[in-house]
Amino acid sequence: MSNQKLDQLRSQLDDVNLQLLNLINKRGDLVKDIGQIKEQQGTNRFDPVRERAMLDHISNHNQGPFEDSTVTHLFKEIFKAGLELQEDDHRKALLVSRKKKPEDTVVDIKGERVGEGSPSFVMGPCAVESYEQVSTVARAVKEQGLTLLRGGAFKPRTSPYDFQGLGLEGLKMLKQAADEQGLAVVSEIVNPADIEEALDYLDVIQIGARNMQNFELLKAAGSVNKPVLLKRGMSATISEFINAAEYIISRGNENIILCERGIRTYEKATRNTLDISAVPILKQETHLPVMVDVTHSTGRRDLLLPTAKAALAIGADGVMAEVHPDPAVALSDSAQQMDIPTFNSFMNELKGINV
Ligand SMILES: [Mn+2]
Repeated sequence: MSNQKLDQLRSQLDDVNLQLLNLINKRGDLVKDIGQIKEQQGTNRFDPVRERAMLDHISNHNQGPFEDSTVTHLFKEIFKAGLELQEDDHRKALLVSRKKKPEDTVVDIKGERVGEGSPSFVMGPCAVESYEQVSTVARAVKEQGLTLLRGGAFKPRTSPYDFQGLGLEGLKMLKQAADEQGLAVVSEIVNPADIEEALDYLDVIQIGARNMQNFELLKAAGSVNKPVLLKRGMSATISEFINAAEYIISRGNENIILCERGIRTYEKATRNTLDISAVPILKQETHLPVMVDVTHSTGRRDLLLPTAKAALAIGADGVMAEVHPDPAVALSDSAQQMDIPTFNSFMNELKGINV
């Protein structure tokens, strides 16, 4: 008889568990709906005043047998789960995420299709110094059958007393050298106010490591119809990097190339530490093409080729490196730029492993 009673109570308990389950999930749905409205309004998802009011309301209706403190504890856990549910939703909704768009984004730069399968190469000097300098490099790039020419006109330098670049004049030189060889121009912009004017002279807006979280610059680059090459900040986590790209895409520009360029660690043997595993992580988490800058990540000419091989082997869509006709006299990054013969053997070696 008592066993029968026990079974009966247990079966009631099972029913109550299922009712609780339904109610908790029903609460989750409501919380998600509220989260969506809050997101449209741009208000914070967590509202401590509202949470306190809900807990007080629950305590006031508590008739036991649980103590108020126990009930409060239980409900706080339920509230927390609701908040996490909203955040999950938010993560899933990132426009750069694979979850949002499973297929690869291919960025077309004057016919060069970055992210479509065969690797792309962005080559050129650290800084534009003269027309002769960039046109020498442009010819070498063309002779290697490549299409993307880089060169810094606006240079964000660590010291305000270092060479700051030739600005718009430099960009015009780069554009002329590129046009003569039928190449596309990749160049960094550091000030949102320069974008409009620069659009006539470049094919890809580069946003440098030091500006990865310059949100006004990201928004400005996202508002124009030009591919953007976004470099990872030297102390940025992968999540911060992805969110920086989200700033660009959220303004309507989805032609974004991510570029791993090394992060700051305690290691001194290289200028930065190339985070090679960031490449497959970024490829998994986002639908954007991923490149590796072997020059700035290593800061060492002897490591350019092995790191470029590693980048391609691990699935990068391209490699960026610096080439200068006479690195010894370069105004910036002289220790790590390749001269033309080194560049030629670098490319020949890489092509050898990719046919
Ligand atoms: Mn450089």
